Amino acid sequence: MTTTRPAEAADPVPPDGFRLVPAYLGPDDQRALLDDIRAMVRMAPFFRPAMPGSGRPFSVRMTNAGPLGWVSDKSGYRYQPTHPVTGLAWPAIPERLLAIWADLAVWDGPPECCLVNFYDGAGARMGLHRDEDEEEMAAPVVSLSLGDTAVFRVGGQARRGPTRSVRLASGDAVVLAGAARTAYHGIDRVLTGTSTLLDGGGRINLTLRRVTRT
Ligand code: MD3
Ligand code: FE
Repeated sequence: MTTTRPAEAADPVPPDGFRLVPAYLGPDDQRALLDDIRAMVRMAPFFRPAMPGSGRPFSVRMTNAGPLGWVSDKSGYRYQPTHPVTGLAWPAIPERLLAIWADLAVWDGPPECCLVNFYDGAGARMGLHRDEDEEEMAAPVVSLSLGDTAVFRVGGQARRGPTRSVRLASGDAVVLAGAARTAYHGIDRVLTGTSTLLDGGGRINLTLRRVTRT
């Protein structure tokens, strides 16, 4: 005879390797990081990606720092060394973020990409997806949230499997390692008016990633 165990015991949600660090950054560090991001955005302005195929615009605007930046347009998703609008190289990843990666990511070597997502208001969201455009899928991803609280959704390895909702507030960090690295996830919505960090409100999420296998 066979015994069964609950699905969540075999395939927990959030998956193993999901680590939320509430209030990882205090108010002063959040403001300092925001200044770094403003300097980045002066060199690499936010652009609006489009869905591969349809060309439907994202509700989220993006920019990047580091040797490789993530972009999406009608031709597909990819990492590239230059900004899709200006044609210039992405700015360097700020030292403060390299230090955060060294603190949180168990990985030998620096991140190659800092993707910056800007959720401009209540209408901005990110559908359920997995991050799989990186060659190096064994490296963790580190995420930092600034500004308004997001309603984040995390599932497992199956698109239609169980999910849980997790709130990400300004200053929170998330480390995605192991099974969590390939989990489905998305942003259901942003709760406007929950932070005064950004002038005009909204939310910024940073993800630090390894891209190439070295
Ligand atoms: C779980 N960003 O940029 S960050 C993304 O808040 C992305 O902007 C969301 O999903 C945001 O791809 C979520 C938290 C996060 C980042 C990467 C993950 C969760 C993840 C990779 C695998 C699993
Ligand atoms: Fe993602």
